[in-house]
Amino acid sequence: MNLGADKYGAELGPAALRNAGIKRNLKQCGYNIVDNGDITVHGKIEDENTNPKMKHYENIVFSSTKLAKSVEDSLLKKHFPLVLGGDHSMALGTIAGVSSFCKNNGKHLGVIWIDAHADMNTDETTLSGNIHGMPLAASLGFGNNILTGIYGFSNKIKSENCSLIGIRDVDDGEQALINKINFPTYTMEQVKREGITEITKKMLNQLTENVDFLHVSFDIDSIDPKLAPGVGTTVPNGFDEEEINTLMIMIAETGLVKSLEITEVNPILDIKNISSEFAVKASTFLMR
Ligand SMILES: [Mn+2]
Repeated sequence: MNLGADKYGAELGPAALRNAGIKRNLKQCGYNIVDNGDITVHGKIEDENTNPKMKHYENIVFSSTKLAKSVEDSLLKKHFPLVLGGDHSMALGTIAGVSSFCKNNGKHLGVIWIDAHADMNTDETTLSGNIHGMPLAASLGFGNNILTGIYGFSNKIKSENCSLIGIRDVDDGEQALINKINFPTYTMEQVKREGITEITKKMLNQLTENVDFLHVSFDIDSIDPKLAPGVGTTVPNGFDEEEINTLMIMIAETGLVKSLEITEVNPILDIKNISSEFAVKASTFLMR
């Protein structure tokens, strides 16, 4: 998927992550792996946009629905869905699938969104029209019902059962929504000031009170661009290696992580696949 970023490169993310040895790492952790292959995405970035405030929404909704079904099927088989992306618009599908499973199986879903950006835009606040800036808002039920209603229901998640960590580039419209709904956020500035262990403890204390199923949405642009330059939208002063690994280890220690997606790797902008290798290492800590 690259339509949500409106930029080429992220569609090569799954191949880059596979090449970085994610299967080998997870096998070493004791997993049996079923690779369902890539989900076909129709349309191209050059295609004319029928709505400049939600670019390529038709094809994004179509593939999100397929992804939702695939994720839900995987959970029904008691598997751990690991979704490799792809720009962050894919989260519309992943979270729809996870949420549907949780609703039908009496699970209380929590989401940890690791990102430099808030992904809290709607078609009314967006400056770019790129849907990869909207999936968190849409999953919460904010924005156009074309996006919020993917997979036939809304909302997918509740704000008090989510947290957003690593943010350092937030639009005014996004901040206004965060403030309005009192969305739990942990900024990169807080991480640098108070330390990752303290912040993660705080986050997990708040989050794990009411949830028994955690989905992690891991945007590689949360990592410092010096370590992971291969992303569509770099923002300086991100997580260093110790910080991201500590975050992953502490989240894993809750024992509640049941699904993960890795997003926004852009191999075209990368150097010798180091961003994917970094992402795979950090993700392995989460799944150990
Ligand atoms: Mn993102």
